[in-house]
Amino acid sequence: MTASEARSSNVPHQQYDVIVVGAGFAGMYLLHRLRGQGYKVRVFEQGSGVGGTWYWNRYPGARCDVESMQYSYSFSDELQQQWDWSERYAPQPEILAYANHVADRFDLRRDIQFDTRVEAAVFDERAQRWTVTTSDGAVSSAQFVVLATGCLSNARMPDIAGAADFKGAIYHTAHWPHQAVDFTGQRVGVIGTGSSAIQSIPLIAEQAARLTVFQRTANFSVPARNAPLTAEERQWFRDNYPEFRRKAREEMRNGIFTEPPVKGAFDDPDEVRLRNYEGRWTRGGLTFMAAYNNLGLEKAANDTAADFIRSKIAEIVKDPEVARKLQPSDHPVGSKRICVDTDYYATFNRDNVELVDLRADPIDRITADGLRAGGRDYPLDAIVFATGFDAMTGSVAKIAIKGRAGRALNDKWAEGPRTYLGLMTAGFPNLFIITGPGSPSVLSNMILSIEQHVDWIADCLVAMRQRGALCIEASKRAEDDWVAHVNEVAAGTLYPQANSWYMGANVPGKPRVFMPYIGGVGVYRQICNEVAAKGYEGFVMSGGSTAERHAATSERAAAS
Ligand code: N01
Repeated sequence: MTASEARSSNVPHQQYDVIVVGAGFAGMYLLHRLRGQGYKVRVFEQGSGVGGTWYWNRYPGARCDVESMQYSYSFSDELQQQWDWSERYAPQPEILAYANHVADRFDLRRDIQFDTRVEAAVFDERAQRWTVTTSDGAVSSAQFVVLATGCLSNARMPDIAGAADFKGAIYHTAHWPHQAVDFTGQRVGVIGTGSSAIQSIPLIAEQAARLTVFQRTANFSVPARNAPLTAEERQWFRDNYPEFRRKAREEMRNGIFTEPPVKGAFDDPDEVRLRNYEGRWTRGGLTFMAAYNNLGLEKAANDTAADFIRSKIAEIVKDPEVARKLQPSDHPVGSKRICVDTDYYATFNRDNVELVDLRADPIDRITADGLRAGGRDYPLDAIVFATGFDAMTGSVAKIAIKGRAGRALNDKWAEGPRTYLGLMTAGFPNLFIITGPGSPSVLSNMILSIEQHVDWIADCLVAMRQRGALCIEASKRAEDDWVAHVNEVAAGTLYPQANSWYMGANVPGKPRVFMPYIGGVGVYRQICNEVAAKGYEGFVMSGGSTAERHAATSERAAAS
């Protein structure tokens, strides 16, 4: 049958063991692992190249906020021994070059179909297989589908009146053009002050004639202290990788190596606490928040860290009124992803940079010549939307996924995502999610969490093969218990106090649910390992025979 005949008859013309959605860091490693186990795998990727978030986010200053020697694969010792990271935080082009190197080194491209979106995935209960429709009109089938769609991959463009009238150029940080954008001589407006904005603003300010930053919520940022990596520093990591990766996996809450905090903020006298914050500020990076073990838990403790950062902003920014606007006051530090910057606050000392406080002067509309806020017109040649993502569920929601009895995943998740361990959702057999809601994901070093999920899924598929099982599915009871646990752990922290994308609060109408699991990557890994060791407790596996299918149906009914 030809592809067009298959399309017209809607009969799958390609059969795979596993279809993977996305060729970012998750999809690439999954392909490598599963192919090594003998599975026939197809990866569909909507971009024209590998790298996921690093393929799309090409804005000026884009870097990871986890150090490169840690934000890298650990599955191949040769790879981690041989790849040379140039800086403490490698720039986006280097991370993308790394992704391409991995794709070449492990010969991944032959099983990846680029420029192809997965439009729909429907579970066929009789065949116990997924039917997958892609944007090229092809229909394929697979026993398993894995969503490696990324947590921050669905860029969000707010609906601001008048955008269509604007005569200048409009950019989104997460959909940056592939050719360099030159702002020389231009009047540029940046909307948003999250991580993407905070990284790009200092560089745009250096180039543009004038930069206006439209800030709705001030954000906490600590210096990155980025610098070239010396050969000695690289070698230190390489020599210590086994122990260092083990500690990151097992002992760190977020999978980022640092000295774990042993004290609370008030266990130190004021001057010692200040010295501690000063030391972390000088060292730079995300581990600022690991200064004390109660910063994410107790508001008074958190206030000491927040006050320290506010005092730094007041020191750096010369105009006290601008400094005041830049000082966050409406959320605990860390309850929104803390930013890591190079010269962000100092940029507001430049004569060509202006800060507009949208709380005092909300955006009225975009006009043909710029943006109007608080009744004042700001003439602009270009507008940069640094307005973030429909995080964690946005990319999944764009695929029409239907599970048992034709139930749509979007309907099931209408009140917020529900998963068991962030890996599967009841009623959707053989559908795995990598770093899904309900797993540590965005609260961790993503590559570490990706590797953990890929390894767990790959081991699970082998266990199924050994048992002769065709289907695996989360039981409703296990899912309910896990969702309750995820909520309970989050409720004991300061995180739900912020209107963050962790809570879905940045997308109008999205349910307010704390999506990631905040229990820590070490604890989480242990739970996942124990579940597997107990024969995949909380999951229902069923075999190919009719008798086994009946047994699984009864087991499912009993579990729900
Ligand atoms: O997005 P964000 P991001 N009018 O959602 C504002 C990762 N990341 O792309 O806070 C006006 O954080 C919005 O305002 P408010 C990292 O995990 C990592 O910057 O909603 N403003 C906010 O200021 C990060 O957390 C790295 O009031 C509007 C901004 O836009 C995540 O990605 C680099 C608006 C969006 O900030 C997302 O970061 C980059 C509107 N209508 C990203 N709508 C590194 O590794 C939104 N905003 C360093």
